[in-house]
Amino acid sequence: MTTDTAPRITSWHAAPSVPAFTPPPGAVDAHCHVFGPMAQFPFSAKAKYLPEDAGPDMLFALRDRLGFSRNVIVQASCHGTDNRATLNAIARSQGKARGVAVVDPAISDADLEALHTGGIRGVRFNFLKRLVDDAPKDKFLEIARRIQPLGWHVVIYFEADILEELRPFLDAIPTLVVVDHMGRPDVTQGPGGTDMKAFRALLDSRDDIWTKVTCPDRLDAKGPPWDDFANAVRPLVEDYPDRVLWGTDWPHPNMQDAIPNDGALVDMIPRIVPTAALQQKLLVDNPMRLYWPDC
Ligand code: 0GY
Repeated sequence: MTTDTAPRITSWHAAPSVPAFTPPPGAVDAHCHVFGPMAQFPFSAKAKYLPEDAGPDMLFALRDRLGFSRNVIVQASCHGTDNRATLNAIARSQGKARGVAVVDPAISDADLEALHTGGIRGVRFNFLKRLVDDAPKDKFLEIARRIQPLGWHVVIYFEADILEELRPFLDAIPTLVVVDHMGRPDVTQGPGGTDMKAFRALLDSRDDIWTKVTCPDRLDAKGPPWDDFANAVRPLVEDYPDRVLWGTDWPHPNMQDAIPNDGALVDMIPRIVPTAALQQKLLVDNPMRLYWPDC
């Protein structure tokens, strides 16, 4: 996509509500992104969408408005393998953000070390054809082996229809794995549907596969109040309470036609995680174990 002429997209709510639900102290928004600012950190020539700037100041203002303490910033596909926008946001967070990078397979060990120093704790492998041109499994496995000594994990983004095809690849990843948005199940099938069953089989295959119970707005086509999402996801959190993370997904890449209200997303939390003990695990203990084990 040429970044000179393409129209830039706004995919986030201008005035999200203050949620009725109060997250526990120290809560982590463990899946969010930054876009640019483009003048400082240009988008990739291979970007599949061209967003307006959504930089660190906006992210930290949202964090405070929603009652969260920390962010895990996931490198967005529109920035390709240039992680400078993500690193800039982490550097400006005063220790309140860490990140997940997307790296070129040819990255040097010194550059991996530099990412670690900059607050990166994982790499993301993206299998969505609408977001990336290729997803080379052999190269991804090489990267996974190289990040293992750093104590990092792999974050993986795929859709439910390729889960079975991906199983040998997933089995071969030597680090802890975090699956974005539960591998995008069809939540209308309910908690015992084909997609959720297949996803549970994956979780049962290894105790170091975690997931983000995120994105009712992406997964529940009926829209708010996202009842199908709540119905399908709540039992999953109850059954895997030590392996789940939660995040806003702000600034909601590609959601410009159904922009979610971030306050409403936070108000979904008690519907999928009804007890204070489970909320503490989901929002504080689990993300802290993964991203701030030093704290
Ligand atoms: C998400 C989902 C999407 C986009 C990206 O990196 C990205 O561009 O992750 C999507 O379009 O489904 O998790 O942000």
